[in-house]
Amino acid sequence: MFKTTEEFKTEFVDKLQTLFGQSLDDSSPKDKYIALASLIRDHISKRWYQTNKQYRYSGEKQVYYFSMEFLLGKLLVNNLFNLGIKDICRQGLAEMGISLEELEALEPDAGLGNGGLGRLAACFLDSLAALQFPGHGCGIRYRHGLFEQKIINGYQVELPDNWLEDGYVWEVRKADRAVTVKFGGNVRMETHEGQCIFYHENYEPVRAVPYDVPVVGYNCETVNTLRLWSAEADEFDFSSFSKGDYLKAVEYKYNVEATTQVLYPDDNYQEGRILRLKQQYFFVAAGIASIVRRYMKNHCEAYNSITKFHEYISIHINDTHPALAIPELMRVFIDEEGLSWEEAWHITVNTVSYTNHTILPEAMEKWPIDMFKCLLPRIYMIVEEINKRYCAALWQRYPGEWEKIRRMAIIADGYVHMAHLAVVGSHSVNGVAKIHSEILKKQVMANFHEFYPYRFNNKTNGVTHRRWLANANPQLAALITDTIGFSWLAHPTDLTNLHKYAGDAVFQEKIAQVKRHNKEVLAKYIKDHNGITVDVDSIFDVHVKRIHAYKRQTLNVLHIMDLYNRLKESPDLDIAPRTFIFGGKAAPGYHLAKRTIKLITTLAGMVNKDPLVKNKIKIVFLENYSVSLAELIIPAADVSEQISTASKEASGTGNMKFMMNGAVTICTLDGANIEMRDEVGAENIIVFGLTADEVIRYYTQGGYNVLDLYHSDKRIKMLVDQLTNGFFPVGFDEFDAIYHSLIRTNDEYFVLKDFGTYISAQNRINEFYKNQSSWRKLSINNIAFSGRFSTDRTISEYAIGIWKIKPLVVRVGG
Ligand code: 26R
Repeated sequence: MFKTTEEFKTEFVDKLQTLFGQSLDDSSPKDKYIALASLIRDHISKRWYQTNKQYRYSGEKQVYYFSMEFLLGKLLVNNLFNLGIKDICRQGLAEMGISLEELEALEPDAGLGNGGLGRLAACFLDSLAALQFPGHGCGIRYRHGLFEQKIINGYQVELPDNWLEDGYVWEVRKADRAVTVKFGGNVRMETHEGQCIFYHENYEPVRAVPYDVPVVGYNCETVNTLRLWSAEADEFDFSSFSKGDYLKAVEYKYNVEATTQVLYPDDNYQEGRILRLKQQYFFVAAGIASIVRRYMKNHCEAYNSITKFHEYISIHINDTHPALAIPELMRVFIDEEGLSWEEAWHITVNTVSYTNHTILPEAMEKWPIDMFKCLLPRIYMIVEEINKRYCAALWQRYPGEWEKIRRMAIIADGYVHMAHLAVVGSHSVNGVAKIHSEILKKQVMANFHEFYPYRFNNKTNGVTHRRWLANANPQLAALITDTIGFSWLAHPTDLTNLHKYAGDAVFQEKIAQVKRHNKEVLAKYIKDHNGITVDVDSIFDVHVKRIHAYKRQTLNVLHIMDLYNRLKESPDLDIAPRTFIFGGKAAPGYHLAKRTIKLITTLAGMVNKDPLVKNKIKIVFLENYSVSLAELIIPAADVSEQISTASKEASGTGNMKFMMNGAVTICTLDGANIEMRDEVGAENIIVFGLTADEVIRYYTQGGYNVLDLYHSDKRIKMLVDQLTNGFFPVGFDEFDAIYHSLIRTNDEYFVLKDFGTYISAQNRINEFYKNQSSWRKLSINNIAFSGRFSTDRTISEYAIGIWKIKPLVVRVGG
């Protein structure tokens, strides 16, 4: 790695020349970006090679993190940072008149995920590498990631994301490691000397080609691998077709390649499309084939080595989406390795562990039996056998309790229930925040917890503080390092050393300056993209995440409407000026979420041009919320909105990113918000609303009637009526869906029920903000106590508690 800017500059200019045959002066910015990224990739290669070599020969256990989503964002600057050469490169580029930020802007944002689950997987990769764990990612190389969102006339419009358009510098195609995945067809059984042999026939072969992306560890020489699988037509099948039927051959190729064309944009809502099931089996089967192949190669000398598979390999499934790993491992062990059912089952269960990320009933994966059987005939047979044996065990334990057994079965009511399969086929089941894990044990999976009490555990989520603090907020990072040293980068709980500066006027002033700078940067972005001028002295109150009823963007909107109504009545109302910032995508088929966007943009249109409230409130909807945009928005936030209906948000991870960047959180006692309060202290966080217990009690016992509230609370009635009475300059029925979600569903998400306490909480924010010193103190304490929410802590807990893996120090040339 280069040690000086001079070394860097020489290599960079060389790279431009060898890649494009161009000098610095006649190369385009894109050429420069590609040259820089390629140069860095070359330097990474040595470490990557060495890491793989050491993993192969060490004989240490490895973990494979299977996830349908990896929401990576951009990699260039994080890689530079983790390699310890960010400053050298920035400086060297500057000396040549090039800005690192301008080059970074040209990198595509890899949006191979929907939201929390996908971004968590990406943060996990960063921490696995930083902590030097032998950990690999396994996922899908979607040709199109999450759609690009445009706001047109206030509505969301979806455009395809074309992230691979100009090639992707960080991936390495490994055509020689391709494997074939088989779909459809039929299974023929033969008996040889009393043993059943299964032949999968007449299947459709799909070639899975891996693309490897390096995952660079912070301040160490580890470079792990994220392996993303792409579906390609088999040349052989293609040519055999094309001899006879050219059109059929082209159609075949098109159909095969459709498998990995697009990421499904549904978040927390399962549609049950066959192509999605195909995607799931595709990457799971390919991933397992490559793991088994490598395992056999490395352990070939050991007698009966396959029976020790689980001692060397751990496979983690990110939600139920990769749960087919369980029957696929069984298939490989039985059909290909010749093990007995009992042996295969023992190894499989001890290999696989599972994380649940949601308890929303509509997000629980289940597949119609016919669809499953038709696409995956051999896998279905295995799932049937798993179910048969498992139900027999249930029968032993609960004789005669048919109803209970039916509710716990893997196959029931015409469906394969993936969460049941995941629990039965793994040795560990975890939730992602304390409260979520408790709800799993006591409510949603109480039956399973009773049957498998030792399987259940909690692993509270985190985020990588290197991306979300050090890189997203370099000024704050520098201030922290100036104040307490740089140990926090490797040991994030060292951030607590900031606590003693919380009341320090000088430090407070510096914190305020950094925040102001970040707000100015965001204000400029808003001006450039939305044409709205916002006041950087106003409170930046930020609500960014997927648009979903349970996340309650509507509650935020009702508060703004109320504020607007009050300001119209008394324009001199004593409130701190606020800028309400929203961002987030709605699933394309989710009508209510899409109308919620229209509601926000419509209200924004009214408020922003009303001279009466002009200096008090502004509303901004930032289009195309993504990892890159989050990195711009979060460091500029004063207030973080984490206002889900208690019990519904499994953990949340945006909440942690805001906390690290010194925003004050207004929240319900849901997900990890509770643990954030426990860390920072109740006096440093603004809590309101029903508790999870109260919400669950209402659901199970009834007891809340929204119409009573609507008729008794004049303010609520007025706000709800304004949705449909012509208050907004849109058709009368424009917001019917929102009205309906509040009134006709008896306020399923307790928006109106929590409205009163939310308003009081917002008033508390106003009071705090008036005293700038007390506000800054809150802000500093939030940064100081955010260290627990680093994925370094989370990953250590997974490594010790579930995967049983140890760090392995990688040394190039050693
Ligand atoms: C299509 C369907 C099956 C589907 C369901 C759910 C697709 C995608 C999801 C995404 C869910 C599982 C998700 O992202 N959950 C979020 O996981 C985060 C990381 O653990 C949590 O922080 C967050 O609270 C939770 O909503």
